[in-house]
This record gives sequence, C-alpha cells and structure tokens, in this order.
Amino acid sequence: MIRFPQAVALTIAGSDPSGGAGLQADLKTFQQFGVYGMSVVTLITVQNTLQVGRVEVLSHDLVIAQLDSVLADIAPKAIKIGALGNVALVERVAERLQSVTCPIVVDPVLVSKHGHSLVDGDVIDAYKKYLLPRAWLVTPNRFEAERLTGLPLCKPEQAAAALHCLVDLGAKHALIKVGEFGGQSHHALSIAGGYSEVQVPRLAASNTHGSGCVLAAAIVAKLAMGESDPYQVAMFGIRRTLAAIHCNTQLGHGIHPAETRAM
Ligand code: PXL
Repeated sequence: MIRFPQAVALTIAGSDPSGGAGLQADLKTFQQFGVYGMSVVTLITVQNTLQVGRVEVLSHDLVIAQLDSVLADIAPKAIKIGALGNVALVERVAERLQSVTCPIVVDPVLVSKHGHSLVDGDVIDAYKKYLLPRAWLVTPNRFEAERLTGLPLCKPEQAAAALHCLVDLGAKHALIKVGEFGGQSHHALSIAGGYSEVQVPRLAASNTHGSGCVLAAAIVAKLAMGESDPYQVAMFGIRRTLAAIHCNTQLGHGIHPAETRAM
C-alpha cells in the first residue's frame, strides 16, 4: 500500500441541506482536491436554492464539544470558519482556536445569497474583537467588508481603504470579493500589507449559490496541501470559484449552486 502525508482540512460551518453552500460545499470542495475533510456543525438551515426558511444555531457547548473531539484526534493542516450564527459562538470558537497553530481562513458569513440573515444579533463587534486577530486570511464580500470596517465599498477604488482596516483589525491577509463592475468580477487582496487587485471575467451564469463558500474552501484545501504563499492560494481560490460558477449545474428552481470540479 502506498502511504502519503494526508492533507486534512476542517470546516466550522453551518449546514445547507440543498448542498450548495455551507459545510456541504466545503466538504465537496475539499474532496475534489483530494483533501480529507472534517466538519464541525454550527447551525442548521432549512433551505433550498429558492430560499432560506429557518436557521437554528446549535448550543455553543455542543459546537465546542465537536471541535474538542476532532482536534484531540486528527490535526487539520488548515481550518475554514463559515457561518457562526451568534456572538457566543464567535467568542467561544475564537477562544478554542487560540491554541491551534495551523492557518485559519475566516469567511464572515452574515447573509445568504437570498438575503436571509444567518446571524442572530450583532456579531460584528465579536468578529472584530475575537476572530479577525486569529485570521490568517479573511474573505468578506463587499457587504460584509462594509459592516466590518464601517467604510463604504460601492466601487473598486474604495477597496484599498477597507483592506487596510481589516488588516488593522488583526487579519494577517485579506481578500475582499468586491463584486461586478464593467463586466469584470473584482477581487481586492492585501498580502502582508501589499495591495493588489484581481479581475476575472464576469460570467452570465447564475450558478452562484455557495460561491463564497467554494472560494474560501478551495483556499483552505490548497493550504492543507502545503501551499503557503498567500497570493498563490488566493489565485487558486479565485480561479477555481470561477470554474465552479461556470460549471452550470442548473440545479434547482432558484439560485443554482456553484460546483467545484477538480481539473
Ligand atoms: O454562502 C454563505 C452561506 C454559508 N453557510 C450557510 C449558508 C450560506 C448561504 O446560504 O446557508 C449554511
């Protein structure tokens, strides 16, 4: 039997039973890149591609017990944090991860693509105080970046100031999904204080349900595989997300899910 060092990644995230976003998207993305995936569940959504009907956040004791259990047994090489649901979970998860040395990618999920809130209460201060200082990389979309920084982000030229602020708040690196302008999908990247912009063609495809999860999960998979250059992992995530949106699943009657495929 051939043995090789197994790449292992952990996601701490909510469940999307339709499989497009959340921990299901993360695990499927890890798997596509040959990375062994583990998942700690934070909240359960009742949703499909059309809507989110209900969100129930698990007790923080139950979430921390899951985390303790997996961390005591299998050491991940990288961790992704998705939806956390409330202030107590942001605080407790951040506290538990203090002793973890592998890179942590924080996707500060606040609302679903349908516009449904996935958080209970005002988690912004807790993210700023407890989680951003633990983040190797933070990957907000434009609206999450506005909430975290308090700065407007209506055009790509405003991204540099928001990135500076995220780094000032303690994130080592930051990647903002700025959005679509002039037929291009814009990303802004701060790596070790250096600023760069990445533009990829905007796709007409509507397969975007879960695309934010896929981006952060592909980045975490690449980190787990041993790549440590932040620019390389960010570009890997951006390219693979573009391919996942391009995949054109056409599944469901709402916002079709993105789907990662190994190339
Ligand atoms: O894409 C953000 C996201 C993350 N996590 C869960 C979700 C969603 C969007 O719907 O349901 C559980």
